[in-house]
Amino acid sequence: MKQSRRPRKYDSGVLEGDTNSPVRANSVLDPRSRLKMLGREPYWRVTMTSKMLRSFYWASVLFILAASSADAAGRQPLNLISIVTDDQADWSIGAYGNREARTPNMDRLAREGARFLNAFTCTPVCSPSRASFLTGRYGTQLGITDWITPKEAKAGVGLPPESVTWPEVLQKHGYKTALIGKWHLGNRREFHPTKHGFDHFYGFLGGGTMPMDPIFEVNGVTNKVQGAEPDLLVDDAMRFIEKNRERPFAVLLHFRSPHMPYGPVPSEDSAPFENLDPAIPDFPGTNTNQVKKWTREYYASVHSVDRNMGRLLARLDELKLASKTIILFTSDHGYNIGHHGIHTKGNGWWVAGGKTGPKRPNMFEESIRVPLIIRWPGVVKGGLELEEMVSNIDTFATVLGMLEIPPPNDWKQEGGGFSPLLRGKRMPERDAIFGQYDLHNGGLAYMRMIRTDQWKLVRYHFTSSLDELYDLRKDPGETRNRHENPDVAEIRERLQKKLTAWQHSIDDPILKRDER
Ligand SMILES: [Ca+2]
Repeated sequence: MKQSRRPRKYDSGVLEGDTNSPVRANSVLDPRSRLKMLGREPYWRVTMTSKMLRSFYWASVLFILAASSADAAGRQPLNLISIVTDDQADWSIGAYGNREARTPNMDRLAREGARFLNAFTCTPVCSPSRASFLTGRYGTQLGITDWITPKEAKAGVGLPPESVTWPEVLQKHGYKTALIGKWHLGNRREFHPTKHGFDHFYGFLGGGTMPMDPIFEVNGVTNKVQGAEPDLLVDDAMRFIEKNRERPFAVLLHFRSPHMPYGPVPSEDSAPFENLDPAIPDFPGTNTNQVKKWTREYYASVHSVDRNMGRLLARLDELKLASKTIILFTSDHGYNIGHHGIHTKGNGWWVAGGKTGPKRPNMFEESIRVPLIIRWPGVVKGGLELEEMVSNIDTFATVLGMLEIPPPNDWKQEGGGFSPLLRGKRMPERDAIFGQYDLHNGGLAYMRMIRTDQWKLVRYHFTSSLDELYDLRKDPGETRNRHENPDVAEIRERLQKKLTAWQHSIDDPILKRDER
């Protein structure tokens, strides 16, 4: 079986990048106009940080909570479960076109919910992606621009205590909140999940742990725990949910899998792939045996997550909570196993052409695309497919929009809430999404990206010869860099102008350092 580099044809029969796609580039708008256009629902740019205002806001919230835990119509607030996998590409999921992986439960969520066909991360590595997911602000605005190394964590890099996460907002609106699994936003006590809006934490603070017998923090004590990581995390999630079933809860179940090392996993997860000869990307000089081995192991790790998602979904059904709980499933960024000749993500390294080791910093589609499936009982019609471009920077506004919780007015966030799309409403078209990544661990690259439905421009600061421009319609595999092509000079300039304008809008510190 020949597998395309990335599943492109979806059930709707619409080819992504197809000129008939309803998603259109409307690139004449400057970013501020675009952001305003997205402002139908929680969107705010208030910069006031007065303590008085903050106190008044939370006092009002507490007053409302004291009055009633249900809304005016007597409805109980919906629960929320956020399931975030680590390093999981959309191409690894059946619902996104993979016929070799086994993901019946992720596929079930897609059948029962909405599947986004064009969902992206704003940074293709762990920590900044997670910071943006939780706060609606970009990594450069939070001081987190690459994955946080143990050395950096020790030196004090972490999610600033004054930043506001959406779980913190939910907590203040009466939700019982839990982070179960990966944090990777600082190890020091001031950055601990319990200082960022979580009542409960079970998992690990750093970038990872072993898939079997992991080292977890449990009730504030860090120790080795016996068992498989995804099973242990779901066990704890089920305990938390059962304990808090009578009240609104928000569980962020953030798996370590399928991050490397891919194994070991329980034999029931590896067995289906032991004899698989997986389709792999066709890239010249690929170390085929190695890439196939990784692919088998990756699918096994994905299966270990999927199987446990099945356990969780079954428990929600048993507890009759499925109809009262929104489930959001995504990953922190995408992934390459041989795609473009590289392995891993935005800081991937060459695995082809006799080269192994040197990094290939990138914003390739495989690195920035994420799966995004949202099951919203009573609102989203099962099997819905949405083609609009969305970003994980939108999560903050979207979660509050779905739960009808007003945004705090003392936190400036950058995302656009897309919950109206899920409610079946039309929204103004978004003409572009933006990305950034300052790779400084194990290499150096300072990338900024603008992506429309047709074009992707990647600007490398502090160097003049690495910039990239791809025509995603004619060249979806991103094999022909057209940056220096005079035929598209006008397009390049227009995109560059918009990219720079966006950088100014978020006060990108790199502009002060690179005046090129
Ligand atoms: Ca990751």
